[in-house]
Amino acid sequence: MIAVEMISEQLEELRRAALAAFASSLSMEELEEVRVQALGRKGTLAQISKDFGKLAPGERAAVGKLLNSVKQDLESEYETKKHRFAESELAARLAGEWIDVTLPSSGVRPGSLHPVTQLQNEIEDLFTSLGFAVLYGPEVETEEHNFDALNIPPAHPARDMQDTFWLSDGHLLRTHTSPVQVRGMRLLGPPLRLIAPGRAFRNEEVDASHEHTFYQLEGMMVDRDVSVANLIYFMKTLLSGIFHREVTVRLRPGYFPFVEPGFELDIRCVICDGAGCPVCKQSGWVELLPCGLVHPNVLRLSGIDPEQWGGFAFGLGLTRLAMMRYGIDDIRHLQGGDLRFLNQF
Ligand code: FA5
Repeated sequence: MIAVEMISEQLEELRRAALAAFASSLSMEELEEVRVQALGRKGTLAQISKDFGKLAPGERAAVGKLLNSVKQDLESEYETKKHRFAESELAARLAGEWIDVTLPSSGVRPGSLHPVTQLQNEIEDLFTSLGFAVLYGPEVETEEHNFDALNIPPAHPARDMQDTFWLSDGHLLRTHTSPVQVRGMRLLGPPLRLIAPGRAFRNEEVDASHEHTFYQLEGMMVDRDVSVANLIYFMKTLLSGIFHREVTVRLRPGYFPFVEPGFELDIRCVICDGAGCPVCKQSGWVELLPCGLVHPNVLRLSGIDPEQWGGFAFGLGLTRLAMMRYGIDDIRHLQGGDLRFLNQF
């Protein structure tokens, strides 16, 4: 039989020693060590509890009470101290992370606009100053806007000039920005002046001057007595506004079902200065600005009387213009996403 006094003494001694050890712990780790020694599964309290069963039944109530009280004291002291350590750890971390927002910054590199966007903005400014509206049509188009209304009915051979990405529901990714001519005529009615920048998509083999996704900028003017002279005036204004210097161009006949007569305006390749390179396919010239007078059928299909009104239209290759302007020798750089390339602009 074990004496009540002995077990009570052991419990009191544990309380005193463990409370002192908790009080002198200097870190969470030390605190945890004391807890394991005193209260852990194999700790002192557990050892003493083993003797509890050896007490006479009448003595157990008093010792049980003492045992619980020691346990509670130690647990509560442990929790208090643990909480204090957690608080001071947090305070130390916050002090370490403190930022002086009044200090000068270490230098933020500002982003820049993509060269095609820069050019597009400049051309928009130029044309809006000449009274043109800027329209943005959808990239997913109907066959009617992209082809039929531009005088390219089904089975017309001109549909093969542009390899089309068809969607399963019969829509398509527009192959040029010309469908915005149709939307503009129907929306605004004559007289009108509009430009329409945006992306065009073609199922083409990609090379130094061809992308499957590229930018065009459409232009259109419908008014009384519009002539080729008006067209040439605006083309010249556009090119001198963009290049700010003499560039050599040539105008030759070009076929597009939506214009009559149609022209191709080419620019002397600025990459090789006309000597021949992969960008101009060794020809010395780059196709840049197809244009012409709007075909009477196109006006009619958008509800404009060709007896009363005439117009011109052009479809500038904006991505190619960016290449000429900045001397970029491969169209694929422009959509490559390489920051070392883009940071130059
Ligand atoms: C057209 O797309 C006509 N819609 C242009 C037009 C509008 C003519 C209004 C008359 C009146 P074309 O397929 O030639 O035409 O393309 C026009 C320009 O887009 C080309 O001169 C070229 O600069 C550019 N382009 C065409 N295909 C690509 C391509 N795969 N990658 C980059 N640029 C291209």
